[in-house]
Formats: sequence, structure tokens, C-alpha cells
Amino acid sequence: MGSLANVDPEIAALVEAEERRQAGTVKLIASENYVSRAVLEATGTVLTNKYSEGYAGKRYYEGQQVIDQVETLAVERAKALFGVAHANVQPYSGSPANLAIYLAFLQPGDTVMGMGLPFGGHLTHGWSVSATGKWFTPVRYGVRRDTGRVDLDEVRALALEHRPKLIFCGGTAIPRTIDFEGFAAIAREVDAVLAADIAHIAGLIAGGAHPSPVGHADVISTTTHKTLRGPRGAMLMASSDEHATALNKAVFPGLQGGPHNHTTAAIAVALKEASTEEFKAYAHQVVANAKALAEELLARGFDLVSGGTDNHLLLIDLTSKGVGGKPAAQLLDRAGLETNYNSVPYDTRKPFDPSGIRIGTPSVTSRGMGEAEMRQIGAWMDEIVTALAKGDEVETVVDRVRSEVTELTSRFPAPGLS
Ligand code: DSN
Repeated sequence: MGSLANVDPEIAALVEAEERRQAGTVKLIASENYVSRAVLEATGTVLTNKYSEGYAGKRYYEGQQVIDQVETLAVERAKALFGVAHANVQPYSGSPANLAIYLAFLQPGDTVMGMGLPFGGHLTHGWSVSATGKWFTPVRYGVRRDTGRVDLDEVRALALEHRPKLIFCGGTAIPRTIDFEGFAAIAREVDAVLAADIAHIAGLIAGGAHPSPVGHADVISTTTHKTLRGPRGAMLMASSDEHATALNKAVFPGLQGGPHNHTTAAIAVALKEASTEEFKAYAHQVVANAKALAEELLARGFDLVSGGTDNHLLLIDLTSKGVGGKPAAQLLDRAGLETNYNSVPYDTRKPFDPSGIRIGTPSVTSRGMGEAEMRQIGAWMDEIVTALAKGDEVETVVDRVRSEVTELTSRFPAPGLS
């Protein structure tokens, strides 16, 4: 930080403040993580100085002797780790990656089917405020009211009725295993392209803690910074080479210009890390931790959508606790427990003031925390939510939990932070 502190002390101070905040917080945001020092270093390299529109061996600028090698390493590592025939590591993030899928396979106005946002889908799966919901014709499936789980019979019936050209499975608030094989059977029946958005669970898949969509989905999109523990970025992958050209063309020149080469290098580093035995252990521990946290919360009377979790994520409906998701998330944050408020299926409240909070275990697992710490976190969450509901001794409880959180985080240093 020497140069940054000299050139721009304001930004340097803010970066340091954010580092301190991250170090001293129990980060329960399901889509976040801590990258390693090696991934951080790669993102801060001179590779950011280079333009390289095109793909390795076929670029529109000279001077690609090194960049071609970096991108080829990232692509080959992605192919080996996920067992796919094709990988594109250039999408800037998850939304552009998903938009490239539309460009590769659909015409404006064509029908896309995805999970509705309030049920756990993503904006880019055809939600109304997204370009994908405005420029294409969206059809949405949800989860059953009684089970909180996707009902493939409903998905099939909707697919047969609306004949989508593209079906998305996956999302942002799905606590249960995704049945890629079941979705693939439906997509085949209606002649649709199946896109598996594995952004949330890519690290679990890489580590063998969630089934893989490879061999089922026609195209797989993922961000690289969630459970996969890489830099902010994304990838598109495919089990076969059939759609490789269409996907590559959609990313460049269809949607993007030059790839972010410093990010590509950091993705390569993260993929190398994700191929280790340590990463496999981490991926399984993420799930074990989520289950332990779920058990603790259930024992304390919390209502979990779908009754629990199979992966890294829990969606808590706070209706029965008598508090909204937003005030709960805000008070938890003051106590050092970082979550996000979230709609729950069939939510009667508005998205900006919903009934739930979403939590996940990737970050705390990256810090080395285990089931015992999850039980402690569950107990703290209960104390905070109970204090909020009663409106009684709120400040006292928040202050005490905050100091206990600080003590816990000091015992579990976060990767990548000094
Ligand atoms: N923002 C991501 C998440 O939190 O799940 C989705 O894009």
C-alpha cells in the first residue's frame, strides 16, 4: 500500500478501513468469500495494462505473447477442474455471462424460462426489470408453497405450455440441490437450450460437494468469486464443443471488448487452488457448516425455507419471529454479523423490506471456522433477533455480541487480509 498511500491517502485509508471491517466481521453473505493472497496479487498486476480483444492465437492487437499464455492456462484449468470441453473465461461478471447465452441462442422476443427472482432466481433469468425480461418473453417457475422446493412437474408443465427456447436452472437463494438431470430431460422434451447458472455453487461442484451439471446442461455459467473463491469475474462452459463458437462470439465481439487480463490471471490462480485436496475439504466443510448452522437455528425456532439446506446457503423467513428481514439484517450487522435481507417465496412484503434474510457459510469456512463456531453464530443470531422482536435491552445485547464477535474473528484470520 506504500505507493497508494502516497498518491491517494484517502483511498488508501478507505481500503484499510474496509480490510479492518472484513477482518472483524462474521461475514455470512452467501455470495461472498475471501480470496487468497495469491489471487489478490494477481488482480493487482500489470496485466491490467494490456488490451487483447479476441482469443488466444487470434487477437486484434499485437503484444499478446504473455497474455495468450495466461488466458490459455485459465481456460485449460477450467476445463480440467469442471471436466468440460469448452471454457470461456472472459465474461466480466455473471450478468454479462448470462446475457451472452441469450445472444448465442435467442432472438429478441424469444421465450426464456427461469426461476422467479422472489423464489431464488437471478435478475438475468428473465426478471421484469432486467434487460432479459424486457427484450425476451419470460416465463417463471417457483417453488412449492408446502415444501419450498422446485417442483419439476410444474417446470415441465410450464415448459410444455410455453415452449421456451432457453431454460435457466440455478439462482441466488436456493438452499437445495439442483436436479440438473431433471431439468435436462425437460429441456430436451421441448427442444430448449438448458443453461445451468452455478454461480453460487461452483466451488461446491469443483470440490465434489454438489452434483455437476456437466453432461446435462448445454451451457454452464458461473461467477468466479463466490464459493469458487476467485476474483470478481465469470466463465461460460459447455460439456461439448458444439456451442463453443456461438458462445465465444457472443462474449466477443457480441457483448464485450477487451478481456480484463489481470482478472483472467487471478481466475487461473483460483482454479489452481480449487484443484487441491484442501479445496475439496473446504467445499465439504462449507456444507457441513451450513447444516450445523441450520440445525442450531431450527432448534431455536427459526423458520428455514425448505426446512434446511443441502449446500452453502440458508434462507430464513423471520415472519414467525415477528421482525422484518431489513431491520434484522441491520441490527445483526451492528453486532458484527453481516447478512443480507431477502425476499422469501410467496413473500407478502416488498423486496426492499422483505420477510427474510439470506445467510451462507463460504466466508466463515474460508476462515477455518467449523461446526462449533456455527452453533455460536446461530446463538448470537437468535439473541439479536429476539432482542429486536422484544425491543428490550437491544443496545446491551448488540454491544456484548459485537465484542464476542471481535474475539472470535481474532482467532480465525481471514485469507488474503494482513
Ligand atoms: N449478487 C449475487 C448474489 O448475492 O447472489 C447475485 O448476482
